[in-house]
Amino acid sequence: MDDYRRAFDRLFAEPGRAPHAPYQARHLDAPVVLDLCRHPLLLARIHARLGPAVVLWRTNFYRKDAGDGALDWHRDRDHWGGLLDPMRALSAWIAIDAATRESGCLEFRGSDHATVPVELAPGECVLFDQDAWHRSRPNTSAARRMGLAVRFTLPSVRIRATRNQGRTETLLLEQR
Ligand SMILES: O=C(O)CCC(=O)C(=O)O
Repeated sequence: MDDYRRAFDRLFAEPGRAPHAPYQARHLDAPVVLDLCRHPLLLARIHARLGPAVVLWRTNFYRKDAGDGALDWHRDRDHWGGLLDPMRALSAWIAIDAATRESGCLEFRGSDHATVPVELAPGECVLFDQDAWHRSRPNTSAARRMGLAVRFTLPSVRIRATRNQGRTETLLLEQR
């Protein structure tokens, strides 16, 4: 992950992008981001759950600097509205930096309403679907907490928002 992190930091430092733009849909223009999205260890787990053909339909970097605030409980299906029909998605949130309780790791709500913090070392990831309730607390550490969410769905799912800056965001990945 150290090599990826260095490459990503160079991308984010490139001038000329709107403040949020360095973090969205970078698999389209940055081969190093696509490379991580297609990492064999990741795809093996995605194919095991979704089958031999999957669609990468969205990527988002989530940056939480030291002192940054919380993201409240939500399910991704409620944010995506009618973007996917039917609503079927599997997200891989990959830790670029260490994600700890102190730095604001993702937390999931179990069926018994217990909260499960998922601490990740750089390079580890957590998989969750559109129905998983999750949040992240403020970053009370001194370090940045960056993650990359890679969103997958099935080829049979109709994707309504497929364009970002005039280009299609989706990519069909077939198991080798
Ligand atoms: O990184 C975060 O703090 C939130 C990420 C999230 O909500 C997501 O990937 O769906």
